[in-house]
Amino acid sequence: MNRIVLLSFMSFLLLMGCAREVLPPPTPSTPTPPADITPTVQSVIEMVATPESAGYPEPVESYPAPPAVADPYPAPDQADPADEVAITPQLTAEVLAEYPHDSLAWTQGLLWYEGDLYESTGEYGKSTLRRVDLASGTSKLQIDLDPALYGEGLTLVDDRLIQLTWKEQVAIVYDRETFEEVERFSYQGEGWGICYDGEFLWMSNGSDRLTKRDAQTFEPLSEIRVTQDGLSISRLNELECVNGRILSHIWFTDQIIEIDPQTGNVTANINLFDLLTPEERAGLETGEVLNGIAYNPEKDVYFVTGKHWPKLFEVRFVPAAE
Ligand SMILES: [Ca+2]
Repeated sequence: MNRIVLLSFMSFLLLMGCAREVLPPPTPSTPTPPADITPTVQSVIEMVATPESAGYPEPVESYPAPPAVADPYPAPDQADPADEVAITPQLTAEVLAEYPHDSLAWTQGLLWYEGDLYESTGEYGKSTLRRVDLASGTSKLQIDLDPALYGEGLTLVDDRLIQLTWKEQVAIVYDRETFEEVERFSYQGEGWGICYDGEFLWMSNGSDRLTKRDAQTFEPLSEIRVTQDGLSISRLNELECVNGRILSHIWFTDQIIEIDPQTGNVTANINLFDLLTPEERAGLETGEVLNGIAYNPEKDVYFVTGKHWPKLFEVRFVPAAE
C-alpha cells in the first residue's frame, strides 16, 4: 500500500470515526459499547496493520501520518470563528549527532543523567539495566534481571533508579551509582513507560491513560486520559517528563506526542519516521520501532533510539516542513 493510498484510507477511517460522534446518543436499551472502541489514531493504525502475531501487530509497509484534523469540522462558511480548532503543531527531528547503539538491546526506557545514558532493556531472559557510554554505545555498568522479569520503563528520582516490568507488576528500585537493588514496589496492571516530573511519577500501561504516582511510595494518585481533538490516543509507551510536559512514544510507530498533564491534551506531534535510512529499516524485524526518549537539560537536546536499532540520535525537535 503506497503512502497516498494509506493516507486516503486513514482519512476515510477518521471521517467515519468522527461522523459517529455526531449521531444521537444510544437509547437506554442500547448496550453501551466499551470505552476502548472509541475511534482513535491508533485504532486506525490497528485497522491498517495486519492481525497480531505473538502479542504484537505485524509491521505496516509505511508508517501512518499524523491525524488529519480539518475534515470533521464545518465548512468555512458555516464555522463560528470561536469554534475554530487549533491545529496541533507538527514537529520533526533535526539530527545533531549519531552514536552507536547496541543492536542487541531491546530498548524500553532511556534517560540521561550527568553525561551518561541509562537504559532499560526488555525480553524474558535478556532484560538488563545499563549505564551506557554515549560515544561508544557500550555499557559502563550492566546488570541482568531475573529471567522471569521483562524490563520496561526507567526513571530517576534523586539517586534512585526505578525500573518497571511489563506484566510482573513489580517496579525495582536501584541505587543509581552502584545498581544495587534497594526496594521494590508492586502495582496493578502492566508497566510500560515511566518518567519523573520533579514532583510526581507518571506511568503508562499501553492504554490511553497515564497514572500519576507518589514519587516516594509509588501509590497511584490520579489518572489522565490522553486525547487529541477529542479522540483517545492509546498505546502510550516510553515517557519523558520535560519542562512541565510529558513526551510519550506511541507503541508500534516512530511517533512521539507531547502531552499537557493538566488536561491530557496532545500539544504536539513529533514524527521521527526518517531517522533510519531505508537500508537500516530493512534490516529490522517486526516491532523494532522507535523506543527510548531521553532529555539532556544542559544542552536542551534529546536522545532517541529504538529496539535493536544500530544507532542512537541526538536531536532537536523543530517544526516540520509544510
Ligand atoms: Ca525516558
